[in-house]
Amino acid sequence: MAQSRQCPPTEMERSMEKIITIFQRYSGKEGNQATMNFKEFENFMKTELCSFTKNQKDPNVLQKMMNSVDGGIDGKRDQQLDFQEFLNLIGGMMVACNDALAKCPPTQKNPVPTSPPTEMESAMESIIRCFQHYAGKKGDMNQMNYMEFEAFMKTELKSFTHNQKDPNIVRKMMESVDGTVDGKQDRQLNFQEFMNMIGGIMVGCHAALMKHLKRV
Ligand SMILES: [Ca+2]
Ligand SMILES: [Ca+2]
Repeated sequence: MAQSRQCPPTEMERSMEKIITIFQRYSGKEGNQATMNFKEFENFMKTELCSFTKNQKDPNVLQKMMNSVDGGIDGKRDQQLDFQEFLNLIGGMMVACNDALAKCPPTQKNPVPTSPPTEMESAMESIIRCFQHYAGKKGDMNQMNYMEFEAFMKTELKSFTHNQKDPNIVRKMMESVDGTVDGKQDRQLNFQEFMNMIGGIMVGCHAALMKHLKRV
């Protein structure tokens, strides 16, 4: 996403970039720059997701959350979260938020927040709202069909789709995640499948950034 581009980034692109930057800000504090150790993760959760963290009664919740994804990608339960493991965790929280919002009557969809959202919270919320906006255009309000997905990709991720030479890239991307969560290859993406796709793009961007940082 950091490549040269003619048009200003969309809100979706800015939100994805922001999540990468925030991860980088905390993972880069000590040790391995590309992974978060527990201290870095705790710092991230207490600062960026404080409204979630302060409502938890279990004093070990952060350690448990970290354990729930540690090793899920790299197979190593080394108390280090790589970016994709981190995204699995954040994605899980976003799926819960999306479900809660989808169940909530429309009049309550904009609850007055008690404190202003952090940068991370705004980024997560804007990705959820973007999904709901496109998924809600036709048919099942909680699923993106191919037309909705194509409209999303061509509008919100245009700097990505613009650079692709394969004219079938959008269809192939949809097929690559369709059914990975609900088991149904029905040309409908639910939010979690959508997040797997977005996460894949973000992991690619993060890897490119790490490579770039190693060179400078
Ligand atoms: Ca680190
Ligand atoms: Ca739909």
